[in-house]
Amino acid sequence: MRIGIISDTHGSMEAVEKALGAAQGVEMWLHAGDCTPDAGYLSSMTDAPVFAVAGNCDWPNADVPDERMVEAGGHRIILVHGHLYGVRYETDLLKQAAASKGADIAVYGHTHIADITPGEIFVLNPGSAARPRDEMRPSFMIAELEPGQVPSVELIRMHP
Ligand SMILES: [Mn+2]
Repeated sequence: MRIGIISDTHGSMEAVEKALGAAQGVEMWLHAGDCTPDAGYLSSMTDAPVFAVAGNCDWPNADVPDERMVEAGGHRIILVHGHLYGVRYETDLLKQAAASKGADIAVYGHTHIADITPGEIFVLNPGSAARPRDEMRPSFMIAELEPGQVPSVELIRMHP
């Protein structure tokens, strides 16, 4: 299963549109927060299901949870923004939460810095599709998920 992972679009409809334009054959989208209306916009632009969580800039937001579990391609994914797990410093708390909830993949955002870290919990951050902090070009990810296989992840950099 081919899933698109995007985060920290911060109100940029253009960022959402660019990612959609660069994502071929994506069957499901995950939006890791900041801001949830952008995930709504994404949802309105694609037939694929979109799962979103709230970020720190979304607070308070009763419509979208802080955290959710998503089953996709034989994998179990914990999706969070990450600010509640201290991801600016390390992803240990997030990995512990993933393990305790039976997830093998953890997706977060918040740092605006892309992260692909394989391991017992495969940790992914697509960076920011609007305000990157790791390089000039904004980013998102496409992950191919198949049962019993290590995820194959592509970080896609877009033109600023
Ligand atoms: Mn944030």
